Amino acid sequence: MTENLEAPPMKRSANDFIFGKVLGEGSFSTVFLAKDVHTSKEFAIKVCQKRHIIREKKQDYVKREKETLLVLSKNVKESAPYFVRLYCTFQDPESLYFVLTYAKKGDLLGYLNKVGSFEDHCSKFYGAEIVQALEHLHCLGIVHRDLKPENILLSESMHIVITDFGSAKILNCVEMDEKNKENSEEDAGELKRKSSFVGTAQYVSPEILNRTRTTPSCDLWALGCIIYQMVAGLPPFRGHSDYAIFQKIMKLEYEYPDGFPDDARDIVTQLLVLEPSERLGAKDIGSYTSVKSHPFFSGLDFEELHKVKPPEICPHLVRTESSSSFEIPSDAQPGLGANELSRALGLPLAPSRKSSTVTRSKLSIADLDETEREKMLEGQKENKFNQFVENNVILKQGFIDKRVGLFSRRRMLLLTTGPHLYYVDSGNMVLKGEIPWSLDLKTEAKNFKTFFVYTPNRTYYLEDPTGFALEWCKAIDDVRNFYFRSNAEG
Ligand code: ISQ
Repeated sequence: MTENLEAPPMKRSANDFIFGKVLGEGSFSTVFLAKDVHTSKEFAIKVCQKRHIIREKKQDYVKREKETLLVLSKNVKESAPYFVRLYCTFQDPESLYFVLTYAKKGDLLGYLNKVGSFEDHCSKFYGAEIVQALEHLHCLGIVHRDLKPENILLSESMHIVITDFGSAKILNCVEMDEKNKENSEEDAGELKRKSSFVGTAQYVSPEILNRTRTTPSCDLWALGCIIYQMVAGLPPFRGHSDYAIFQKIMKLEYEYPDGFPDDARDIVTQLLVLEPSERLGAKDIGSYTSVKSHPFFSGLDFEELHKVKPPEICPHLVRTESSSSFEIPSDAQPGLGANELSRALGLPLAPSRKSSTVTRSKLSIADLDETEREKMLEGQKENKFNQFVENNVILKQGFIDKRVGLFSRRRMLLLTTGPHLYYVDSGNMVLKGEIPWSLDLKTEAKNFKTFFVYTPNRTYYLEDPTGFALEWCKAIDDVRNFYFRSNAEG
C-alpha cells in the first residue's frame, strides 16, 4: 500500500519551474500551474506568502496541510488514489512552496454549476469515489473537516482528486477510539484558540458547530450533503447568511424536492443524522461496508472505480409537466394559423394573442438612438422593476421559471441594454443575479416553454410558462449579436 514519493532528485527552488496561470487564490496563498523545467511535468504549486500567513494567523493551517499531505503522499493506496500528492516543498525568504498534483479538469462545483444536477449514475459514481477516498483517509486517522464540491478536483481522466487539508486533523490513538466521546486536550485547546473555526457553512456538521469532539463522522455528514447536491442541484441546507444555514443544520431542517429518487433519499437521510455516531458508516470498522452496500451504490465495484472510465457529466434534464414538448397550450386554437405558426417559429405574434412578457419588438436594438433611449427610459420609470436595471433600457421582460437541478424558482427576467440579463425575485423584490454576457453566450429553445442560455461556466435552464421560449432566444441572440458580433468582427 505504501509507495515511494516520486520526489524530484534534488532540492527544488522556484527557478526549477515555469509558472503559468493562477489555478486558485486564498487569503494567504495562490495556486499556480507550473511546469518542471527538467521533466516538463505539470504541477499545481501552492505559494504561501509568509507575511500573509502571519498576518492572517494561519501558521496552524499551513502546518496541518503539510503534515496531512505528507502522511497521504507516503500512503498512496492503489484503489484510492483520490488525493492531491505533495511532491516536494521549498521556501525562499518571502514564500513557502507546495508542489502538488495538477488536477486538469477543475472542481466538482464547476461541473455542478455548469449542469445543475447530475444524472443518477453520475451521482452514484462520484459518490462512490468519495466513499472510497474517505475510507482510506479515515483508516489513516485523518479527518478532512472541510469536504465540499470546491475541494473535490477532477483529474484529466475525470477521477476525483481531493484537496485542501488545511482544516484536517490527524487523530491520535485515543481519538480514533469511537467510544471516547470526550474532547481531547488538543481539541479543547484548538477550540479555545479558534472559536470561529468551522468548515464551509453549507457542509459543516452539527458537531463542528456545537464544538463537540472531531470524529471521522463529520466527513460522512459532508458526504450526505454532497450526494444531495449532485442529485438535486443545490445543497440541502441553504440560507441568506451563514447564520441562517447554521440554524437549519442544527435543527436538521431540509427537504427533498419532487423527483429525488428513493435510494438517494434513503442514503442521504441516513448520513444527515444529528448524532455523529448514528450516521451510516459511523460504526463500521476499517471499511465503510454499510455505506458501500447501500442500494444507492448497487452494482458498483468500489475497488475498480479508479480503473474505469467515469460516466460523462451531462445535464440531468428534468422533464416537468410544463416543459413537455407535446403540451398543448391552454389557449391554443385549432389549425396552424398565422398565430400558432408564428409562435412555433419564434416570430412576433399578431396582437390578438398576448404573451405576459413585454418586448420592445417594434424596435431593433440597433435602432436605439439617444432620443429613443431617453424616451424609453422615461417610459419605464413606472415599471416596478426599473430599480434593478441601473439606468439601462428594458428591451424585454417576463416571468420565467429558473431551474437548478430539481428546484425551480419563478423570476422576473429583464433583458436590457448594457447588455444585461437580470433576474429578480418579484415576491421579495430582490435582485437575485445576472446571467453573464460574453460572445460565447448562446441560447437554445428546447420547445415552446423551455430554453437554455449557455455561458462558459454555467447553463441556465429557463422555462417561459406562457410558451414564448423562442421569442426569448431570439431577443437574447439579437442583443448578443449587436454587442458582441460587431466587436468580434473588428
Ligand atoms: C491542483 N490542481 C488544480 C487546482 C488546484 C488548487 C489547489 C490545490 C491543488 C490544485
